[in-house]
Amino acid sequence: MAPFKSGFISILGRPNVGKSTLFNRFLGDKVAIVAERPQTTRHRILGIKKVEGGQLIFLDTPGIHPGGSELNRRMVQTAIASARDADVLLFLVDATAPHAEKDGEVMGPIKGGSGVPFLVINKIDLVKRKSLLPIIDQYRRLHPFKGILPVSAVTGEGTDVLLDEILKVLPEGAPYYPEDMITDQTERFWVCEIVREKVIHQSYQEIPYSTAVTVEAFEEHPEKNLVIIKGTIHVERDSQKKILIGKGGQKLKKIGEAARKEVESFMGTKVFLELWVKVEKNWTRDPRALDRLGYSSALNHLPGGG
Ligand SMILES: Nc1nc2c(ncn2[C@@H]2O[C@H](COP(=O)(O)OP(=O)(O)OP(=O)(O)O)[C@@H](O)[C@H]2O)c(=O)[nH]1
Ligand SMILES: [Mg+2]
Repeated sequence: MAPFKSGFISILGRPNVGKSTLFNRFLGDKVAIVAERPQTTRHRILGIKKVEGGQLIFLDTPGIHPGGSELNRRMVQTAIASARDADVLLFLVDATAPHAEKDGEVMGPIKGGSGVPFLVINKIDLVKRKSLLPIIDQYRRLHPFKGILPVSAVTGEGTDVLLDEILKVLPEGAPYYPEDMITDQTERFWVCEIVREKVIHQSYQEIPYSTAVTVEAFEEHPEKNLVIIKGTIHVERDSQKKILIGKGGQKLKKIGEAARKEVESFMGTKVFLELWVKVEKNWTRDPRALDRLGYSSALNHLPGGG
């Protein structure tokens, strides 16, 4: 019998290239939130995939980008830390917007990491086949990748081939996590993320970047098949609060409804979701506010150090 394999696979790249979509595709479930806009993922999200003869631990990471705020800096630090001890490094790029120079600028963690590096060209469902060759040619100069694989995280094309390539290079070893575990994130954290996703989907300009979500109460009432959740949407300015609440509270209601429906279908219970909007002035630049809102930079390391 072939020996059991297990290891960490870090998914890295610039914002919006489809890291979280690919991560969810591998897990067959929506573990990470996704949005059309860049800088959606802010934490290291861990997802565990069981395959015959192996356990693959995927790490979704924030997009690596320049950016002025302390939040931006912590996001990038988080991504870099997730690359440090990973066995496999997937560097994702967007086939619809290839930009080898820009991608090259954020490849530090790939070049400095000890994991086996693959280049993954994503969103191939949106481009013509023949445009892939020049992209491959352009990127292969950036780094001695173990392989260059075109995929579509949305349709799934190419992802099985990628999975096989990952398994080939994954080290032998016992599983790191219990067999039935899918993620290390709490339900509470996941609810915060879903609410934040709905805010991103239903707002524009700078609001997505200025929003954080916390959950203050999470009360389970199994006898009533009900969960009561109380959360807060934090924004940076009074004007943003006004926009998010909307005329007669309509906007906030829409956000709350969309989030509640998704949480209900995930938890299989009725959910009562109460949301408040609060101004936390300039929290994206304030280290203490960032810690309080769940963006402390120490949260994101692999088990056993890192
Ligand atoms: N057509 C198509 N769209 C994709 C594909 N992968 C991702 N997208 C879309 O690209 C957008 C960004 O996807 P995300 O998965 O949130 O990207 P990300 O790299 O995690 O972004 P950040 O977390 O902001 O760094 C979303 O609108 C996705 O639906 C793909 O293979 N094909
Ligand atoms: Mg993401």
